[in-house]
Amino acid sequence: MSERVYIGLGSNLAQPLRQLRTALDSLAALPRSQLARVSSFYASDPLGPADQPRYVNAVAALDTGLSPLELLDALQAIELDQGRVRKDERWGPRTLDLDILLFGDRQLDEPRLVVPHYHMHARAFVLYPLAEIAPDLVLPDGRALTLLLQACPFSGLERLAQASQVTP
Ligand code: A4P
Ligand code: MG
Repeated sequence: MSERVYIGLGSNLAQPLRQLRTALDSLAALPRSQLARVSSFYASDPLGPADQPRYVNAVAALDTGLSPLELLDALQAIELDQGRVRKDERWGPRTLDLDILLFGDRQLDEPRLVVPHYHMHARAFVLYPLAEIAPDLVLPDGRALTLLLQACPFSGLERLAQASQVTP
């Protein structure tokens, strides 16, 4: 069985646009999975320490037969592959961050995986790209994405003209 998963992509080091494109290629190549949609790329002001470059963010929709933990392992392998070094500083700069935002209608609270992603509800750099590829989305708790958007101003965000994908 295949489930629709939404993945948040973020980078603010080492050519972020290229990092995101490479990551999208890797997502498209995952086993038992199909990359269904990709949002535009957005430049965004950093959340967390301010002395770091702006981020580039995007959201991708993936239809996958992988289990949530199989997918998390695969995403972390892609992060490592692209030179991600985990540091102690919270919300510090990174070459690539791949977050599982939503996994079908599941609500997961496991040591390694919390879904929906715990901060997605209030982050413009997640909600606006997500709305671009899934405008009618309703979260597992019944809240409509449109409702979350009303409470989340489009600030510190800039939609980039660069094409976000080759072909999904
Ligand atoms: N983990 C639990 N749930 C999930 C999930 N749904 N998806 C665990 C992915 N991972 C999940 O993640 C730490 C652990 O979270 C993982 O080992 C996994 O088992 P991490 O990627 O190593 O750490 P992190 O990303 O530095 O921490 P955190 O708190 O997840 O940071 P966020 O929330 O991802 O924020 N500003 C802008 N403008 N754009 C950004 O993209 N990103 C961050 C990072 C800060 N500021 C930003 C942005
Ligand atoms: Mg993360």
